[in-house]
Amino acid sequence: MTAASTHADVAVVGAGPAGLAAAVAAAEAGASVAVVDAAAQPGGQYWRHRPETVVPEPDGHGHHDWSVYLDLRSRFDAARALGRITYLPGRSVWMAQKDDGGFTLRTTPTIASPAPVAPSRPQGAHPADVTAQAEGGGAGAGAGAVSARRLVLCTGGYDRQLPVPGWDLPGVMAAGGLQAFVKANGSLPGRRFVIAGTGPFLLPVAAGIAAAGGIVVAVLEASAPSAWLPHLKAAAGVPEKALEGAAYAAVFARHRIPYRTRSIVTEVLGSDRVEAVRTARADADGRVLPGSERVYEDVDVVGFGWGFTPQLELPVSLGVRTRVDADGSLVGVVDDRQESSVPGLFLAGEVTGVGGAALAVLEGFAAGSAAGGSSALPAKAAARAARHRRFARAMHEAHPVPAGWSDWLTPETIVCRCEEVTAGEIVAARSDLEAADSRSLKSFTRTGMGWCQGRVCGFAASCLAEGNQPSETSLAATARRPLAAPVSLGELASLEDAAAEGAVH
Ligand SMILES: Cc1cc2nc3c(=O)[nH]c(=O)nc-3n(C[C@H](O)[C@@H](O)[C@H](O)COP(=O)(O)OP(=O)(O)OC[C@H]3O[C@@H](n4cnc5c(N)ncnc54)[C@H](O)[C@@H]3O)c2cc1C
Repeated sequence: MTAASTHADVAVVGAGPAGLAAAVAAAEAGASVAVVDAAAQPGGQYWRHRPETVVPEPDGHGHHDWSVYLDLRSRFDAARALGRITYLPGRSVWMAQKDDGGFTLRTTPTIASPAPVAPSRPQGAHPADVTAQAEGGGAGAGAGAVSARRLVLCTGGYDRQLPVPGWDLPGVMAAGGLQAFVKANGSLPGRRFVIAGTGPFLLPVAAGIAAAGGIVVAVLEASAPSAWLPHLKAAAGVPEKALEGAAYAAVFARHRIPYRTRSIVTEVLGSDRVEAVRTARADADGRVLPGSERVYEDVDVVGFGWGFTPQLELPVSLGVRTRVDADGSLVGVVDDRQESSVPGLFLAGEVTGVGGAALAVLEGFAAGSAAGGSSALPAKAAARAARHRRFARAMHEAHPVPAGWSDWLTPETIVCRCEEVTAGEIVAARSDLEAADSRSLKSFTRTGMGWCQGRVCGFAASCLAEGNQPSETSLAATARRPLAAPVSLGELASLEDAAAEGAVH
């Protein structure tokens, strides 16, 4: 079955905090809007919630800023009811093209996405037809196309991971993946958890596990609170973050969750799955302090969180200018209206820098307003966005990926899990074959050539090839994936038919 083509003034990819705000702003500015999202219902990562078809309906429990979501959601649903927004959930954009008339998006049903189902709604949402009801061909339909004069990409990010001996054992998860599991299912993938890595995101993950009845054996933070001292002004600019931190501290105290700073997992132990972790105290560069090692027994899930990697396939494929952000991520460059170096193409949310949901919403409003032909954000909102950006920068600088993380590896540690390429093979390719970036590593070792296409190992492999600081070129080579989502051969072949009919330029 082939989904219908959709035409709109503005296309938005992603219905997370940034995408929802962009769609609402563009629609309220008078534009017709098409929103494509891989998920079955709106919310993205931050407001991921249980399926709305299941009772009791989601009430925002365990979510921050749920009232912001409800406001965006009711405006989104109101615009849908008026026919201003066409919502295409459960569909992934696998290719984007620019032509004289604007942009064309090729979409495919999302693999493993539950088919959108009939309405139920989150408390307070607009009563009209609110759920992920496909318009113009949603999940379950075949290939589809969306064309629009302007495009807003709000594709968010995914967990950044660092390898460590044993991280390929079942029971090791990404911290964001763990969080998503708990939010979407309201249950836990295990009983006893260790959460490790760096950054404030470890706190909600551990708190969510404790609230769902899990035991958090320890939270291991590689950085130290003193790393915030040079950034107190930036931190004071967003006081709500301190309040959020205090609330987590209370949860940690209530559930007696040990929070250890300057601490890392040096090895995940187990034969068929996670059984324990070896940990150590580390210096400011992440180098193990001799004699500080200990083992936490009886652990069945380890969640690693080393920040997020913006999902840049679509922006990179359209040729946007990129840069390396303070956290070492490749991000899209935008102006103060969120417009990229490609005219008519706007970026918002994590794709312009990992800065949290509140910033993503502000950027979404700015991008959607501009794409919809309205004026810029009010000065107050722009100032708020600037404060959030300063906070994000401070957070990245206070919680860096430890410079010495590669010391935790052994030559046998698998770095690319899809292709089972070890750290030893990567180092040998670097020293013997001069493989000094992710692209050369692909040719010599197959690193990043498997199912995930370098999404999991790309950052670490770039660091290993280049001596810790990955370059923009290496990261861009990892982000360059001609197909942004898995697609059938039939859908690829249909491109030729479309070209023959003159639909593709
Ligand atoms: C797994 C995970 C869990 C997270 N949980 C939290 C949390 O609990 N708390 C917190 O503060 N931060 C969390 N974050 C960080 C988070 O991303 C937020 O800061 C915030 O959600 C960013 O908003 P966004 O709109 O930029 O992106 P997102 O919320 O990530 O939304 C992006 C949307 O784009 C869609 N998308 C991506 N690519 C395509 C494509 N090719 N075609 C169609 N649709 C596409 C996705 O399905 C998604 O709905 C999490 C991140 C991840 C990766």
